[in-house]
Amino acid sequence: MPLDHTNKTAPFDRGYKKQLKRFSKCRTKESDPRTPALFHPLIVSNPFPQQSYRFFLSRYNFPSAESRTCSISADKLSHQYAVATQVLVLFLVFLELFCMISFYAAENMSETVLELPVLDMSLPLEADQSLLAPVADACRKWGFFLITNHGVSEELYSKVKNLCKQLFSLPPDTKLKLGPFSSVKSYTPHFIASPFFESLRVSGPDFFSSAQSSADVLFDQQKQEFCNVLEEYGSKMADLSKKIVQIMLKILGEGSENKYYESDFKNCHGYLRVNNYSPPETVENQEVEGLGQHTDMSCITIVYQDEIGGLQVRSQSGKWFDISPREEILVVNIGDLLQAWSNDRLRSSEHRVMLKAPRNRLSLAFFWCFEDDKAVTSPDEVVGEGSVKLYKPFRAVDYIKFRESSDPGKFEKVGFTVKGFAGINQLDVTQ
Ligand SMILES: O=C(O)CCC(=O)C(=O)O
Repeated sequence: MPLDHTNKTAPFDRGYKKQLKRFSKCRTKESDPRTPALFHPLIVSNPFPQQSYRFFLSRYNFPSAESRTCSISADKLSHQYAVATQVLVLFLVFLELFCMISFYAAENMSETVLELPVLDMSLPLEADQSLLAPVADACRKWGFFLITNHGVSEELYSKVKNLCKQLFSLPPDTKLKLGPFSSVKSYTPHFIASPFFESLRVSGPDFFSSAQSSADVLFDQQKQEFCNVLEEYGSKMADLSKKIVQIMLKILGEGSENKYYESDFKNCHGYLRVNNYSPPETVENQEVEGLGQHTDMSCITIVYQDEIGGLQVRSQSGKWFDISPREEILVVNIGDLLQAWSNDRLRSSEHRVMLKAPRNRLSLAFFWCFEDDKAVTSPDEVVGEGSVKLYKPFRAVDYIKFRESSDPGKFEKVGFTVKGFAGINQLDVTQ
């Protein structure tokens, strides 16, 4: 039905007549994009009309002296309202879908810096339990926290870093004398874990002799210094690890930390892996994976990363978070063995290293593990009343073998987790 023009407050000029004519056409031709640009129809009365609506037609977004009013019949308008409502509903559905997709994409693609609690290692073990609350939360949620006052001097770090730089700048053939096909097997060359990653392993408890077996092959000079420095670093990490395990037991509570330390963690041993990352030049345009997503096989791991950064942890929902390097701060993470022993009360989370700058990155990862023969099983007090055991008992070395014997070329295989190895399928239990 055509518009009928009422309430004229001033004579129409030719321009308005023309516009009204076009407006009438536009209303019947819904898709004409000129409609809103030419007129701004504002409903000025009768919001629940029986008969007709009245419009202002104005050049502006508000009624003015030169505005005109017109009306349109209710049945035509109610049809137009129905169409408009449907369009609006569709638009809102699409908007919501768009927001959900954007949110999901942002959750999964963006990388954000994670703020982890920092534990002061100079505090006595008996320190107030409430100081541990943020660390306990982080261990449950992230399996990662930070430590300060760890007792390793800047001077020792600069010595370790200098020696490692010399070591990794040796010719590949020299380093390969310690590679997977050698008798010592302490060197992991490029292309095993990733094309940009190589590492040297120094094992405790006698870090000096382990370092020596590599140094004898690698160096003419600096042998003594290399062994002394790595022995000092390894011993400090072993001491720190013992203290951290006691703190973890304190977090698990029940006042039984001493009992379990003595019975379960007394014979733990550690090894150090010195990691060198050398990214390609193209990394400036596109970041690359220096070390793929994995969990550690240890009870706990202590990581020093240099100022380049790149360590990331994966949240339970799959989002990656950067753990930025900070001066005089070390990163601690829970490994698979402690996750299983704690019946999942402490989380061993997936982490990786992303390289973003064309600069060499160095890290020192110290792994503190159960002795090979240790039967890993969660004590009843740790499982807690009303909870069920989530893992079958297993020998620590069997899990390590399971992880290491996965396809050749795979360093620490994703999917080969302690859950996959010893987890009890709760569905099977309840059936
Ligand atoms: O290089 C790092 O920062 C972490 C190393 C790591 O995750 C590992 O050696 O398992």
